[in-house]
Amino acid sequence: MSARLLDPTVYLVTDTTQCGGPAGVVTTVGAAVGGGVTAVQLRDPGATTRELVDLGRALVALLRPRGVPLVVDDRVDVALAIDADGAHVGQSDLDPVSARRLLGPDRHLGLSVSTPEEAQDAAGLPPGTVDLLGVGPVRPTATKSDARPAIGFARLGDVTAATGLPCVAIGGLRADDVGALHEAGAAGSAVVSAVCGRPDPAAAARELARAWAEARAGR
Ligand code: TZP
Repeated sequence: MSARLLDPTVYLVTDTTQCGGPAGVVTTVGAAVGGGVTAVQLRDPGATTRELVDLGRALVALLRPRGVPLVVDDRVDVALAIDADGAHVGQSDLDPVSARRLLGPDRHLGLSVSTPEEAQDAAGLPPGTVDLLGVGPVRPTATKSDARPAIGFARLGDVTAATGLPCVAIGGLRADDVGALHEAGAAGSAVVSAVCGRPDPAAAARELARAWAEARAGR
């Protein structure tokens, strides 16, 4: 799979506080990739630009040899500066058409949506603008202070049905949720605390990967 069309099955979103600092992010991501994480998003809204660039470079050095794509949340400039595989933007970040213009045709672009209307709007953008929708929060989450209200699994199904774009679910998700996410049409689960907040991130990632394999096999 090309970096642009990344595999969102077990999509780890980093949280520097939950990982115990930038060095903890690198350790956690390294362990979690060993457990089966398929894509990583660097997310640290509290970091300075220099801190983000330094952490991003360390993650590129870790992930590129392992063939796991790295996407930078919100900061398209940082994604380009560190030669990451792409960026992820929210509804109030740089608009997706401008983000695509900066990223060029070969890097991944993800977009956060919470409603079927936002998903339809994304599908109506010029072809090749957005590669993946992040849909949520599905459950309430303490990780993102400004998260929108939880949408639940039924609404997640409405959002995935409203678009032909692949959707990764996010927000308060655990391995136990994977069956319901699969039924609702999600292509993967994006998690922070289900991996970063766990004493054994590799085991946590393995649990998620196994749950997706089982859901897809109909078990
Ligand atoms: N966007 C929507 S919810 C969320 C983000 C970044 C945080 C998800 O964190 P957790 O710990 O998996 O609930």
